[in-house]
Formats: sequence, structure tokens, C-alpha cells
Amino acid sequence: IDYNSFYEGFKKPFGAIVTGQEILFRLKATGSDHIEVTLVMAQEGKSEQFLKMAPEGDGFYKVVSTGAEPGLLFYYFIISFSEKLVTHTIYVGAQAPGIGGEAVLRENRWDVVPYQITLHQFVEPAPSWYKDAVFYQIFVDRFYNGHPEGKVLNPKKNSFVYATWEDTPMYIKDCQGSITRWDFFGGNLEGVLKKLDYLQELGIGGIYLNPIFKSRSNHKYDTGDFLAIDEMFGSEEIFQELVLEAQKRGIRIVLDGVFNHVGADSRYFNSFGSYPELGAAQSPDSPYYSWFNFFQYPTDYECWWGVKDLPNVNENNPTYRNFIVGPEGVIEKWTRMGIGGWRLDVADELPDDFIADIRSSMQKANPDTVLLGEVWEDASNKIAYGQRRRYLLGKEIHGTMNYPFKNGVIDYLKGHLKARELYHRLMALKENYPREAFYSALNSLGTHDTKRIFTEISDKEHLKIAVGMLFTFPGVPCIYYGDEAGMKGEADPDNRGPYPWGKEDPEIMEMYRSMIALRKSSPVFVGGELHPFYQENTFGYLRLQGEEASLIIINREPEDVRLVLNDALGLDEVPEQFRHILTGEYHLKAKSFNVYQL
Ligand code: ARE
Repeated sequence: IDYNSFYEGFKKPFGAIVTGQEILFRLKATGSDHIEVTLVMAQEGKSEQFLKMAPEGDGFYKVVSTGAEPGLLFYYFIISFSEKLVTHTIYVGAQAPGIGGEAVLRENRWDVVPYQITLHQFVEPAPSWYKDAVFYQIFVDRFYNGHPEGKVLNPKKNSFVYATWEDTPMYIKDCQGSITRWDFFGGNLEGVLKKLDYLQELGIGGIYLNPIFKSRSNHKYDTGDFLAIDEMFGSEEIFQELVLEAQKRGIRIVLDGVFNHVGADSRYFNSFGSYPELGAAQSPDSPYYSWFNFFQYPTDYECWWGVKDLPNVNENNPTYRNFIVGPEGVIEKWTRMGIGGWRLDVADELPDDFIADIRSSMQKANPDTVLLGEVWEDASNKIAYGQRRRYLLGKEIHGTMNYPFKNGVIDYLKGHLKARELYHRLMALKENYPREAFYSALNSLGTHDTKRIFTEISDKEHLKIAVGMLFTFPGVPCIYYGDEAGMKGEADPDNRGPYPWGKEDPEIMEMYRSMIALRKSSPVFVGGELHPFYQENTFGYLRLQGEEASLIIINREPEDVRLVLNDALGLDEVPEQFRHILTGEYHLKAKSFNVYQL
């Protein structure tokens, strides 16, 4: 029997499903007179249901109405047929867990990989100001010192502070290893305030600020006091001024919330006695003692990824939880000052109900806010610490930092992925994420935790493709400070160089400006449906909204390519009136990003 001509299966509607919605399954199977098709379906943790599919016209059909409980649903097909009086059975499933796409036939039941359906209640979208914005991420110590005469505010004891920004190594050229983990450069909130005009003129609508609360380090993931701004960065008054001045320019500020751990040097743990209060490491009588998990008091305790500097907090401790999400708690205090929302550090290590509490507390203080989570993988099906995470199912975050997008783009441009593989990776996100979550992902090409994009991709023509994708793909584009200036940087801490004010690379700056202008030229890039396709090593996508359409085609190869688009692209979902766009011949220059606005 010819297996390749044997099946053609799909489900409708495409992608993640709202609880209670009906799903239609259809499978075409020909080649034998006695075919039986069974749909095998199970909600995670429950037993499989075997559902016979009814033959009708050109295929086998089954309509299933889903349950009320959000979670993951899995399915595959069993086909049995007889040939010369012998009955055969084959199993039809996905290519790999979490990746849908082309069906794979298996002869053994244990080898079949079920398709995933995300069953969710994600019905309350992120605020529209967020979805419309272009974001900019700022690592405060390295952005700009806005203090008059460039004086550094309250330098820390024993810290090295570069006297003036100009003395610092240039991070435009490959200049590695000059930054150590404990350097301070003296960037501060006044610096961000003074650069708001620059950001506004660049077209920025949101700033993601790395942590700013009092702490010992330059990165401030080791919180010392959740209720105070770090004195090197400024004060609560300056922060309030920053938020209001930003608002005047149509810019909202998203804060980094680090609620999984605190600094060993903090009001709460107080290992070094720097704070006046009795900390958990000082005495079991400390009011904070029960926030932490000690294995052997006081030296051995649970901490983040083995880093002793970051003792883990027990988020289920009622006092801690109330401190963060209760009335007048940390979330309410800062949200009331007019910020745009929060980015949750290590979201995958926070309990689901804690994240839901943070969302409620934030929205109680201001409903027009966004909650983002730091998740590095496909957030729809992540298992962390033995638990399937539920952050995208509706009650928790609006969007995640889209590392899979960044990795896909970089791997493809470096030649590590074929266009077909990139297609499947990006389609998996489109399929697995609730639609609103896919459109609310914070897309970037690099962050303070990764190599900089211009170090990953140092060929400017390829860089232009990456930047082009950032600004035309669904999700909110976010620029890591200085990427637009052409900064380079290897892994942390090298990726956190001081912004080279006045020495920006004009070509790269122009690249960013023109792509931001493109994004703003049509709402299709914000809300338009996404229909990706590939042919050989060419990757492309159509964005559609109402009568507007935009076609992007990427040629990563060092040679010109002649591309003939035709019906074979498998774009069954594209409405009839747009199909003509996908036929025709295109001449693509070597290493080019091509946009056709239609
Ligand atoms: C630094 C160095 C470490 C060193 C440590 C010890 O980077 O190599 O061991 O110092 O002193 C913050 C600082 C870091 C600092 C760290 C510890 O920014 O400079 O590290 O504190 O002091 C995983 C986590 C993810 C995490 C990344 C870094 O899942 O949550 O690792 N990101 C957040 C922040 C960081 C922050 C912390 C967490 C801690 O954004 O900036 O670090 O609050 C895969 C995995 C991911 C993994 C990723 C990177 O793809 O899927 O889970 O992320 O790789 O390792």
C-alpha cells in the first residue's frame, strides 16, 4: 500500500481551543475498501477515549465538543484496513511532541506521537496600548548617567565605577572581557528620564526596565528591599517623575518583578547584617524566618540554581504572599504609581496560583496593565518541577518573552535550520498558543541574558533580515538597548556594555528606524493573521487583516533566487480573495528581506 497517498488529516478550527468549543476532525483515507478510522483522544491525566469516525463523502469525520476544564488535550488516529483478507493497523500522529504539522505514520502504537491541543480560557486580552507598542529594554546601570556633570549617585562601597562614560570600552567593535560581574557604570533613572525624548522619537511605546529596587549588584536580581528604589539609580520621587514624563510621551514602563528569590544581602535574609532588621539568616526569631527553606541553619538553604547569593523564597508562605500581592502589597504600591505592568522573572519557578494572584493584584490597582512571564521554551506545554504549567491558559500571564522566536530566526540565518524547520518551529507557536498569547508575546532578538544579536549575526545583510522579522511578526517587538546602535556582546556580562552615546553605527540605526516605520505603516503588522510558508530555503509569510495584506519573503542565501509561488504552499487557510497574491514569480536579491504591501 502506498502510505503517502493514504491519509490527509486535520482539525478545525486551527490551533488552541477555548474550553467548551467544538472541534471537527477530518481524515481522508483511500486505497482500500475496508477502512476504519478511530480518533483517540485524552485530556492530560485522564484516560484515552476511542471515538469511531464516520465515513462521509470524501473522508472520515468526527465532531467533538471539548470539556470545561482548561489544560492540554492530546489526539492521534488509528486506521485499520484490509488487504487480501489481512487486516493492517497504522497509527497517525505528529512529528514530535508539541510540533504539529505533517502527519507521521507508525506501525506500532507506542511510537505514535499525539498532536497537542491547548484548551484554554484566555479570553481577556492584553491591553491594546501594549499590543500596539514597540518596546525597548533597559539595563539601567549601563544606559545613561543623567546626573548633572555625570556624577555617580551614591557609589557602593568597594564597587568600581567608571568615572565618565567616554572612558569606557567601546562596545561597538569586538571588545570582550572588559566588563566584570561587579562593575558599576553609574547609569540611573535620571538617565532614562533624559533619554525619553530619544526613545519617543525612535517610536517607542513601552520600556521594559530590568530590576530597579535596592540591591547590592548592578543587575539587581538580588533584591535587598522590595519597597525602595536603589539609591544608585535614584529615588521614589525620580521614579515617579520618570513614569509620568514617560506617560506624557505615550510610553509606559514595565517593571521586572523578581519574586522567586531575594538577595542574601537583604532586609529579609540579611546575611551580612547590612540592614537594621533581624534577618532570617541572623536568627530563627526573625519575622522573615518562615519565608525561607533552610536545610542546615543558617548556612545551607534553598537557593536559585545553586547561587548562594539568591536564597529562594517560599511563595506559599502566607506572610510573604500577602506582602507581595495583598492589599497595599508590593504589586499594588508600584502599580499605583502608573506603571504599565510587570515582567515576572523565572515565571516557571513561581506557583501558578501565585502568578494568578499577582495578575489580580496588578489589575486591581490598574486594569490597563500587562503581565509578562520569563519562559524560554514553548510556554504552552512546559513541564517544570514535574508540573505542567498553566500560565497561558487564561488566569495568569498575557504573554511570554519569546525566546523560541529569537532562536528560530538566528538558527535559520546561521544556516542551522532549513526553512522548513523554521516554518515548523514558528507554526508550533501559532498552533499551541492561545491566539491572544501569540500576539502578546514579547519578541526580541536578544536580552541581558543572551549574546547580542550583532554578535550572533555579524553580517549586516542577515542582521537586516532578523530586524525585519522582529518588526513584522506577530507579537510585540522589543529592542535590547544599544542593539540599534550596533553594540556587540558575548554572553552575560559582556552583553551589558555601556550605551555608546554619540558613536552609534549609522547604518544599523537606520535599519532599525526604517523597520520601526514599516511596522507603524499598517495595522496589519500588529493584528494581521499570519500565514507562513517555505520553498527550498526561502521562508516567508503573509499578514492579513480585513482588506490589507502584506507579504514578506526572505532569501538568506548568498545568491539571487527566482521564486515561483503557487498553490503547493499548503496555505489552505488563506481566504480565497487573497490567494492570487501567492501565485507569481519573485526575484529575490541575495540575502534580502522583501516586503510587498498589497
Ligand atoms: C551570573 C552568571 C552566572 C553565574 C552567577 C553567579 O550569569 O553564570 O553562575 O552570576 O554569580 C541574575 C543576573 C545574572 C546572574 C544571576 C545569578 O542577571 O548575571 O548570573 O542573577 O546571580 C535560566 C533561567 C532564567 C534566568 C536565566 C539566566 O530559567 O530564569 O537562566 N533568567 C533570569 C534573569 C537573569 C537573572 C535571573 C533569572 C536570576 O533574566 O538576568 O540572573 O534572578 C536555557 C533554559 C533556561 C535558562 C537559559 C539560560 O535555554 O531553558 O531556563 O534560563 O538557558 O541559562
